[in-house]
Amino acid sequence: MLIGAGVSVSAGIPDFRSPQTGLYHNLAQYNLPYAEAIFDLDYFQSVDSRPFYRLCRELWPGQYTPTPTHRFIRLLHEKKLLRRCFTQNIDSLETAAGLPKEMVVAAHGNFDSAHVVGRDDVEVPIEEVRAAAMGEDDWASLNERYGGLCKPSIVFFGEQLPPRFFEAIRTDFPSCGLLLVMGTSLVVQPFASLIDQVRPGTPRALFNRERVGEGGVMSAGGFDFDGSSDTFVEGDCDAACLELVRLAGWEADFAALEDNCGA
Ligand code: CNA
Repeated sequence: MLIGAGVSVSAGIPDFRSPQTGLYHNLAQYNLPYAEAIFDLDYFQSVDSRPFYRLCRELWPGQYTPTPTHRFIRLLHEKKLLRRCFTQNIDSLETAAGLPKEMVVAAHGNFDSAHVVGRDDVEVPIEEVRAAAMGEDDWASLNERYGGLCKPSIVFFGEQLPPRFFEAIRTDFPSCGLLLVMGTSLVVQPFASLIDQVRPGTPRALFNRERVGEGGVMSAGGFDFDGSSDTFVEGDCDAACLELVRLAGWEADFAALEDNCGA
């Protein structure tokens, strides 16, 4: 299972790239020169750390409730049908829905841990970072205490993805029998290329508001929705997941799930 920001939209967290509602469309309030600057390491270190720190406050886990899609993923795990959930999301709603941490690969990091920028070996207790983000402490004192800019371990443009991401590709993809992809524009690499890590002929299904991830004439890989093994289900992933629950006859099990039970 591969997921992106679209699966958390109904929780109230905007995605990046949806026209009108996406974060990139609404960044005026952050006073950024260009949208991606909010996750740009050079901009954060050398120009202005405040936009990202503000986003930390808005996204800090505990303020949002998992969506039906997150619960569906948890149910796949309970049914022993889930190999792994690779997520681009930093909101930790997968574990909030009760998916055990070992079932999640947070490709772009999350708010579980923090470090000093440029010194990955200097761990900063996440509770202290949370206090700074939520205004109970201030970032300047935190940064002074640890001798550098502190940030949750969220992967910025220009930073390495966590080693676990690459390890899990090796262990999980050779045994994948069906790849579900939900709520992602599939433009951020290397995550976007994961769709091509399955064995040739493995069925893949994209559940998204828009058709994405198709290989161009000149490029190898990508979805081929006109071929035999790829399927595109257009629309909201929550509605699609609820329909899958209904088709599988899992309504009672789905209703019985409680958030956080497996965390
Ligand atoms: P994106 O580029 O914003 O794309 C989102 C995709 O989801 C688009 O194709 C939308 O059409 C689609 N979409 C939106 N709502 C729905 C819905 N309800 N049902 C189905 N499809 C929907 O986001 P990606 O995840 O592809 O981009 C990767 C970035 C986004 C990662 O680096 C994340 O860290 C980052 N991000 C994460 C969050 C989060 O943690 N919730 C929020 C915003 C951005």
